[in-house]
Formats: sequence, structure tokens, C-alpha cells
Amino acid sequence: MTNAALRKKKPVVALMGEFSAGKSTLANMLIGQGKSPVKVTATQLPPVWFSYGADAAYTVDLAGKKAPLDLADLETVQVSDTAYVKIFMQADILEMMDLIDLPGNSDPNMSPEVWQRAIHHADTVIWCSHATQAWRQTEAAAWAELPRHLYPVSILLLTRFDKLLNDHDRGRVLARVRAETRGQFRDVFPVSLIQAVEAGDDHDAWLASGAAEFVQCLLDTVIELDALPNNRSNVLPLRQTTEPVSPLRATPTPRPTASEQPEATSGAIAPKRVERPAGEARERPPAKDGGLRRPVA
Ligand SMILES: Nc1nc2c(ncn2[C@@H]2O[C@H](COP(=O)(O)OP(=O)(O)OP(=O)(O)O)[C@@H](O)[C@H]2O)c(=O)[nH]1
Ligand SMILES: [Mg+2]
Repeated sequence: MTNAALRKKKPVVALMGEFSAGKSTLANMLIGQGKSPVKVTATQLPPVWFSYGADAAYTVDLAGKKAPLDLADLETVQVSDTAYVKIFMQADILEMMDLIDLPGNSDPNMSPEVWQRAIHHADTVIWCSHATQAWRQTEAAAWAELPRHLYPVSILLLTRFDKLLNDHDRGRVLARVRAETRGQFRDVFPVSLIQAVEAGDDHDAWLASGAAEFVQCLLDTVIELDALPNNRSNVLPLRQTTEPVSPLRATPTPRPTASEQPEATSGAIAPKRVERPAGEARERPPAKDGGLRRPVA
């Protein structure tokens, strides 16, 4: 048996959240170079499971039966009888983790079963919440249904933070959501996915988007999960801190038209941004408060 075959599966990261919260934009950002065949405007897709490799795509039906899939036909795959679509890509991030882009769970046309079917595969969740209506009751209710072992290793992402136009609103939203979700996530990050995607090689813009801190936390989490038996997190302590909230570290300049242009996401996020960190996260001394969050400038 080869080393690859002997190796246990990679941690599986589920991208969840309500309709249009930015899950597919996030998948594209993480995969980078606009390589994902899933258009951000695509709706009614079943869960899309991205793994590393060059194998041909396939669908898995509700009975677990695989069928080959021509990616040109992706938009025609039926949600009702497909457990998930499996797509292989040679993207850096997929060397460390699998990603599952789930359909929005509050879409009135989307049965909750669709994402419940996929969630048991997940070792961690990135929950995307639209910042201008962050952490609605429906989101809290959906999160309460999920297995508790996910809580200490999952990340809450407040997307479209660029839509909050001043520091007061940003601080207020972040403070409220942190208070309401305390103990339920490893950490909460405000982010503008659009700005992160548009940042390209502009390091300052990447930092200002909020994506840098979030991606670091994701990589740390995945490395820790990868070291656990079965990638399961029930031995990890909850890391979410109780430190005072602060808005985006560097306030991005709003770009009024960006959010209205899905095609903007065809821009590239350099894969180097999601490479395995040089330092060994597990060997770092824990922060005084037990959290990974670095002091915010
Ligand atoms: N301004 C702004 N727009 C964003 C951001 N994230 C996503 N969008 C836009 O929001 C729209 C919806 O994003 P998607 O990534 O398709 O959202 P989704 O959660 O995958 O949606 P469903 O799969 O339909 O539930 C797209 O037009 C994105 O360009 C962000 O951080 N800022
Ligand atoms: Mg989507």
C-alpha cells in the first residue's frame, strides 16, 4: 500500500450559512486563481465537495452510488436526488483539507435535509453570516442543531463587512455577534470576501480585507484536526476568547459597486496565501487566554 493510501483522510471543512451569505465566493477565494467551476451565482446546486487531485468529477446519489459528471453539466445536477458532487482540483489549499460548499440553508426552496445529509462528513464548519443582518435567529437555530463536537473548531465569518460603512457599526455588530455566539465558535472574523479576492498580490489589501487572520485561524485549526484520531475535535478545548472586540484591523475603503459584480470573483487569490504555515502551529505556546487570536493592532 502506498503512503498516500495509508494516510488517513484530510480534515473536511464545510462552508455553511444562509442563502447568498458568500459560501461559494469563499470557496473560490480559498481555492484561488478563479479555478473553481462553481459560479457564485449558481443556485440550487447540491453540496459540492472539493478534494485534491486530477480525477474526473462524479456525483453521489442518495444511495451512495457514483456516476461520472461532465463539469459542463454541473448546473443540471438535481439537488433532490444527489447527496453531493465531488470535484478534484490541484489547488494548494486542498492539499491540507477538503472543502464542501453547501447550498444556503434558508433558501425556501431548499430542504434542510440537503445540508443535513452532508454535515456528518464535516470535521469543522465555516459558517458565513451576512454582516448587515448578522447571526439571525434562523442561523442560531440551525447552528443549535449541529453536533457539539464542531463548536470548538468551527469559525464564524461575518461576510460583506464592507457593507458596514463606519467603525461604530462594525464594532457594534462584531460585539453583538461575539456575545451571542460565545462558546459556540472557535473565533469570529469580519471579512470582505470581495476585497480579499480583489486584493491579488496587494498584501495590504489582503490584510485589510480581514481574510489574513481568518485564513491563519483556518490553517491552525486544520493542522490541529489533522493531528487527531479521525480528525475529530472532542478533545480540543474551546478557543474562543473573551477579549474586547475590535472592528476590522485595518478598515477597508468601501468599494460601492463591488458587491453587485459576481464576476469580480474571477480574480485570483494567490494560492501562496493558503500554503501550510512555516511554523508548526501545534508547537506554539498557547496564548495566555488559551486562544489563537493575536492582539489586534
Ligand atoms: N460586497 C460583498 N459582496 C459579497 C461578499 N461575499 C459575497 N458577496 C457577493 O454576494 C453574492 C452571493 O455570494 P455567493 O458566494 O454566491 O453566496 P452563497 O452563500 O454561495 O449563496 P447560495 O449558494 O445561493 O446560498 C455574490 O454576488 C457575491 O459576489 C463580500 O464579502 N462583500
Ligand atoms: Mg453558493
